[in-house]
Amino acid sequence: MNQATLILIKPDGLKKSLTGNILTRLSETKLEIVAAKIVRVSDELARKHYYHLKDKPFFEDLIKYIKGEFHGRRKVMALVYWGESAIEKCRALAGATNPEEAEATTIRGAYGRITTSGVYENVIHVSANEAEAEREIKLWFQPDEIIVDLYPTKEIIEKEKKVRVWA
Ligand code: IDP
Ligand code: MG
Repeated sequence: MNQATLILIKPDGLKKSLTGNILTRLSETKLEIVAAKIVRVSDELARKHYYHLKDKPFFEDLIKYIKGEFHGRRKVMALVYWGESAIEKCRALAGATNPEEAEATTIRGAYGRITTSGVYENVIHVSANEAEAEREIKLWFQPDEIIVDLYPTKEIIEKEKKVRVWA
């Protein structure tokens, strides 16, 4: 069954110049990239993305981590991969959440680490299931940024919305 999954290359992955390596590993899946962009992660976006972990002791450090506060630049690379069993295939390549427990051949096993202050720098995010993928993809992308129709859309007219344009 075709599925979509959100992939984030986290700030440590970008800082360590691992983008190419990670995309090469993901290309083994033969899935299709249907959306991609570099995102400046706001506090609101970070907290919405990880809201299910808000009661964990590591939550505030996790928010700082995904916002790039430990790596000098507030950015992640966000992609949507699409195809047969996309979630399972990408999660398998990513490896276990704890990078010290992840198999050495997985992305997290090869490139992740736990810092001395206990932050799991595990390089990549992959949605865990279809419901989570839908919630996350809708959080990170607008419909027109994705080149396939994943979820129902509607058209609205937005009035008096302040936007930035080239000067
Ligand atoms: P996942 O990323 O493998 O789906 P989740 O349980 O959804 O794992 O956790 C989200 C992120 O929170 C992890 O990728 C990792 O960055 C961080 N995290 C999870 N558990 C811990 C922990 O026990 N200590 C520190 N960070 C953690
Ligand atoms: Mg998760």
